[in-house]
Amino acid sequence: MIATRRDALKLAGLAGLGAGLPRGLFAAEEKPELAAQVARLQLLPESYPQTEVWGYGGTIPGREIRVGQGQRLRRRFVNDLPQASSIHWHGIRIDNAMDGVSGLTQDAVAPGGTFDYDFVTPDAGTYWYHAHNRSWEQVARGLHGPLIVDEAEAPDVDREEVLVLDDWLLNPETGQIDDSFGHPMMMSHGGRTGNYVTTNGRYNLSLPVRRHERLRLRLINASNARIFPLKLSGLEGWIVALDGMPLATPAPVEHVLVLGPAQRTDLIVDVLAEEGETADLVHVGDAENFSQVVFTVSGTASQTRRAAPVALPPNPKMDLPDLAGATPLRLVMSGGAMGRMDSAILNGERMAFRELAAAGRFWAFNGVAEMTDTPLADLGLGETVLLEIVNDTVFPHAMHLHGMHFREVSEDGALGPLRDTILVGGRETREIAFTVDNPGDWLFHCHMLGHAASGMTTWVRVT
Ligand SMILES: [Cu+2]
Repeated sequence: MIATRRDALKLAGLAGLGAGLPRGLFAAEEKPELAAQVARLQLLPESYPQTEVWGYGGTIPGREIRVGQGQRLRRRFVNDLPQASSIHWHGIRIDNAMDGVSGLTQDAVAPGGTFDYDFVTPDAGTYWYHAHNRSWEQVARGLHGPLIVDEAEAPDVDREEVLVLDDWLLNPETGQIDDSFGHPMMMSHGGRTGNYVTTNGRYNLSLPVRRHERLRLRLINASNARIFPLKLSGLEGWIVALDGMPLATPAPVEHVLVLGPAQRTDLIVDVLAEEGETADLVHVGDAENFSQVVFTVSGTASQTRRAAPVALPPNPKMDLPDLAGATPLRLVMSGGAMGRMDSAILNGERMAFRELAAAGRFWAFNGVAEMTDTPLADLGLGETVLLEIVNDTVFPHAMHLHGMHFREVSEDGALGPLRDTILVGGRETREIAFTVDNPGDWLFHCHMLGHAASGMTTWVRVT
């Protein structure tokens, strides 16, 4: 092909245009196929055997998907697994038919089958995608990946890192994933927590940085049930977004930062450690701390510190809900080991805790240990909901609402940041409020995935 002067100009023009736009703008033009596959890879250190995992694109975590805000995301899901599956796009205020919940918004895709996902990403921020059929097994096998929606104008940082925090329950002899996914002990306690903690599939992730470099860190907790308590060492940081949604004002990281299952935190950090030293994202342990991510400092980005970061641009529809005349709802969570649930409804019948346990149910929402045919609430567009969540169990639960973000209402009536997942501690009562603005059937469930499978799943209908 001979390039004419006009073609060259056109190409130059395109290149110039592309350079000024978020990378994700062109993502929709990639071959839009996303295959869930069985793969063997070196998850444990080199001296151990390879591990068979299930991964999107055969990688752990799944391939990063990046798209510009307001753009259309298209992917043909190809199921190369031996089990039916579907993909949920966690935190995206999505068209209900694309929410990917097997049994509610679509049928699970059989092995060998496909499903075309096609939706707009209205909000910039850090999201993730994961399997939503037998998720307590499929997510534990590795079926999740980051979904990043770029702001039209990127924040002023030197670079960014997407950090997917996860844990794995592995047999140290064989190197294989422990397949006791529905084990009553895990389901009835804190959930399936692993014995091997990773970031981006590595137990020893180490990233080179320069002194005074400014990074955006996108933290995603993709584990089944682990709560990550984190702190910064050799870094000064600000929280700039939670669950994808920008904070009105960046909040300095002063104490331990708690990342519950499915939650995301966007940080802007400045490297303060000296050249030759390391800075760390520290995992605060019960007995001892360890480094979740090591940042090795070599070279200097600048001699002086930058000014504190400014807020990310707000997403659309972040208005505060109007609590006057809000519809009150209540969700009482009960059950689990050491709980005081004597009985609950299953298959329409009241059963004693022992019978429920024999049927693999350990938890109940409002006294019902299963997903009901009728929703928790029938809601109308434009309505405001004030939902009290009463945790009458001794375990924390990470409650996730699909399709809409909510704000926590504190005891003094103040409204917290917009989130899609709230960690409710054992025996705690919390209140959330949201404006009902997305039609469809939306799941509301615990993101300790074994809990969701054993009684902690309900839904709301919006018409
Ligand atoms: Cu739970």
